[in-house]
Amino acid sequence: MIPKSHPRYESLLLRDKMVKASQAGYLADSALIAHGRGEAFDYLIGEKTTYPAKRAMYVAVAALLLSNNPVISVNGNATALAIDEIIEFANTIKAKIEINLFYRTNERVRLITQLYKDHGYKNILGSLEDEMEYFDEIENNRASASKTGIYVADTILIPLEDGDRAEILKKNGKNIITIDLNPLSRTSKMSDVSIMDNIVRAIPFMTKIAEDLKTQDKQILIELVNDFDNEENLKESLEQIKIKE
Ligand code: PTJ
Repeated sequence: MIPKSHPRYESLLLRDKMVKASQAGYLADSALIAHGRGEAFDYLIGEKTTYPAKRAMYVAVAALLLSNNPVISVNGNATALAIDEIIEFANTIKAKIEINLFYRTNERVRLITQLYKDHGYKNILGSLEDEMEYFDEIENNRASASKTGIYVADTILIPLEDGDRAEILKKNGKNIITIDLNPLSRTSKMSDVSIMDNIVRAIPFMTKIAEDLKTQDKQILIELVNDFDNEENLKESLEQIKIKE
């Protein structure tokens, strides 16, 4: 039991979630290492949502709302940290959710599918029952996608994604949005919109943004997307990392 008075309470709570998810058997072996890398970047931005991240979130939500077939790709880490928030966001923007694991095993897919069902989300894609398709006909787990989800999606939100998977999606013409605390990662550099923020802060904030943008004229959303320069925004994101006492 972590006392609420602990100065690192929020951070320890997330660690606890990750440890429990690891014990439940649905995380990748390297999931805790990936979490630690995220923690380090979060520490350096003061564990707060920065202005460039907010700007990227508005653009990301606008792009998702403008899409014909938006999909949220979820892996072990994203599920462990923000399953309910992801479900709420998906319902708000009418996006599908697809399980998409870098280290895919049938057992992990089975456990994650069950978790989404237990949390009230019935139509999860990428499950063992789903029909999968291979990008570029490469019969490789990392190039697999649901026939009705990522395979035909126009815009995909890929939080905490590995660079190789991001590259496969980009090469296949997808508009990609990432949430990644590391602005130097290949995924951040390759994405059309990169949100340098912790997934636990970003997703609930994006749900609020969606409720607002859904009431706006379509033209405003188009302008938000067209006026955005990801490279420039990533540079500004990097400037938010402050190393001083
Ligand atoms: O469940 P799987 O099999 O798909 O595997 C998931 C991991 C995350 C292990 C896999 O995709 C992987 O190895 O990813 P990487 O290459 O470590 O990239 C994950 C990125 O997410 C890193 O740049 C981290 O800094 C970042 N990150 C970690 N925790 C968070 C985060 N970004 C936002 N919020 C976090 N809480």
